[in-house]
Amino acid sequence: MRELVFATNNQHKVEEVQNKLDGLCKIHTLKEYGCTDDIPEDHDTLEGNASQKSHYLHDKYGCDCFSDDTGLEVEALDGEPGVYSARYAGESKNPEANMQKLLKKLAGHENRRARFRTIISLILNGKEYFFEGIVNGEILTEKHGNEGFGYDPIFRPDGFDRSFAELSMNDKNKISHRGRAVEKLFDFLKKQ
Ligand code: ITT
Repeated sequence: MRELVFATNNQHKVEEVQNKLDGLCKIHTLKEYGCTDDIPEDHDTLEGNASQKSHYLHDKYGCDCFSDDTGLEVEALDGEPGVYSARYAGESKNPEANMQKLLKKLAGHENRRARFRTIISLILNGKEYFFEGIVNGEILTEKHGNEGFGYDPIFRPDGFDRSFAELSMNDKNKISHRGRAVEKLFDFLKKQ
């Protein structure tokens, strides 16, 4: 079975991706690889950051690897927080503070349309490939649910009457930005 290292420090992402790629390839985490580095992501695009994370790992270990960079893009805020989603309310990357800041900024706005966008950068045999996944929806006026992570409690995907944090991981994965990007990665790997 093919082996890939996932260049992320976010355990929630690891679980979601493992659940999707199960049976096709073995995913190794940074921890298993003995890498405890805080991998830099200082570009101003999702593509740039995703590429930076997988190149960092590939340069250091020479392994086949991939990374995911994700942003929540809110229409009424001109795409904010976007590539800055993790540190929206400060360097501590606190999801609660990030959600409260977003809810405050959106107060009074009628347009609550938003989308999650994921870019995956894969480095396989020294060549880089990109995969994108998007889910459209809206920002709720308050938090709902305890599943998932990050902004999940305040994001309702189109076609559902519940937030991402009220869906099981399986159900989120079927329609989510990351689930869709990973499906493209999956189809690509099957053909290799
Ligand atoms: P790595 O860079 O180590 O992968 P990270 O948590 O910093 O982990 P990102 O930069 O890709 O990941 O994500 C930016 C933020 O967007 C992240 O901190 C979450 O708050 C949020 N986010 C990402 N994916 C999400 C999801 O599926 N549901 C809700 N929020 C998400």
